[in-house]
Amino acid sequence: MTALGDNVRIDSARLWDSLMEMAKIGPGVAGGNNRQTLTDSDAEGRALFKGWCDAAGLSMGVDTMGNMFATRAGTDPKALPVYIGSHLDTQPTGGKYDGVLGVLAGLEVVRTMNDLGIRTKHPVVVTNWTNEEGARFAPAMLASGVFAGIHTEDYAKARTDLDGKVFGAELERIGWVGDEKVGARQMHAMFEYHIEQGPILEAEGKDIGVVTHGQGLWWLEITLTGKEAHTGSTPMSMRVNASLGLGRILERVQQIAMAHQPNAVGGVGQIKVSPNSRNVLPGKVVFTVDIRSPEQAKLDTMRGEVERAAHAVAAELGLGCEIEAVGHFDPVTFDPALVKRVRGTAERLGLSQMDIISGAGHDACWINRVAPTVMIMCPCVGGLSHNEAEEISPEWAAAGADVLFHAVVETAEVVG
Ligand code: HGY
Ligand code: MN
Ligand code: MN
Repeated sequence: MTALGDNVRIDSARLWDSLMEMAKIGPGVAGGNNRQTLTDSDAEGRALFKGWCDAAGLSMGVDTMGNMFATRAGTDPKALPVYIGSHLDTQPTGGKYDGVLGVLAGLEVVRTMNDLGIRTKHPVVVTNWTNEEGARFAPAMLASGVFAGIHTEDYAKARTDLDGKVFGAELERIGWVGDEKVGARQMHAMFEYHIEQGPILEAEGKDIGVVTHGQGLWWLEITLTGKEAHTGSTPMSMRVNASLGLGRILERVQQIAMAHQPNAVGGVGQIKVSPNSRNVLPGKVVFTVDIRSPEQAKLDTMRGEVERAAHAVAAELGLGCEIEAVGHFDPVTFDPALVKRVRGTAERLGLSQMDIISGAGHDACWINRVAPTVMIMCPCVGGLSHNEAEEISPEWAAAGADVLFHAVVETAEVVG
């Protein structure tokens, strides 16, 4: 196996140009992106990515969940490929880099390998995982979850969005149902490069996050059923008030997360009130509680506390209360050998680095179940993400992509 000179770098300007080009697709209203999964803009982004892969001489495979796999051949057709994956879908008020950086940095790795005529024993595959965000169709990391055998394809394709649109029909509509069996592909390793989406790396002045673990999560969808009534003429003593129940449970979620510090978070991002009329007490409130911790015991304890609190509030107020777990994964430990390789690569390249636990969920968290997997992170400004103002610097983007490049090429084994 031939070693690659540590002086080799990816083409930072080309990576940045690709990010800015992709950011033009599914623009938000405040400088970020709204390229939600299985929308027309997702289809447009997929087409742009495929065109770039074609131009780089990659062969594109697509599975029946729409996961895209762009392969650069290796010298040994029997050698399992090294995958580089993340996601092109965004939140409704998403940033330009969450997920996209990992896919396009993977493309940049291959483009640089092409420029230098690097041959590797193992093929290298750049991957776009469908519906990582779980914003439109819960749960998050849906298609990588099917790939890893966590969810059945039938379950995934039956998921519906708030307008009642069905995942399988939407994937058909945008024309991205492939012919490969989901999960049939075997991997030598999988790398995911991602912005931190938190404040630690920037605050510590580190260029590279070596991701040793990922925190686990529960998404608990709570449905409170009250009684629709006039907000003016109904005496307070007669109200069966679902929005009051929502408020009390929100406060309890905050208290529960704070009671488990450090390493615990809890909050609510999605709330649906019906009939959502200013002068009607809601008959129904549906909201998803998102609780997370890197510690399994804490995560499970918090789940129990949230569920008991919700039922207690509902009983106090005479509300109906149903709770459904619509998303879950346990805390993740990434592959120690690959973690060591990423750490050693950052050191060799002279980049400042630190070990870090991923606060957000990623496709890598599921793929880690079926193949040796590791993540690399770069800082983001103010730790802000899932906000259109999400920002990174070209230097941060390139530093992580350089670590990705060297670690992937080393894992794919350069052939002289
Ligand atoms: O929810 C998450 O952590 C990820 O952004 N899907
Ligand atoms: Mn992401
Ligand atoms: Mn995200």
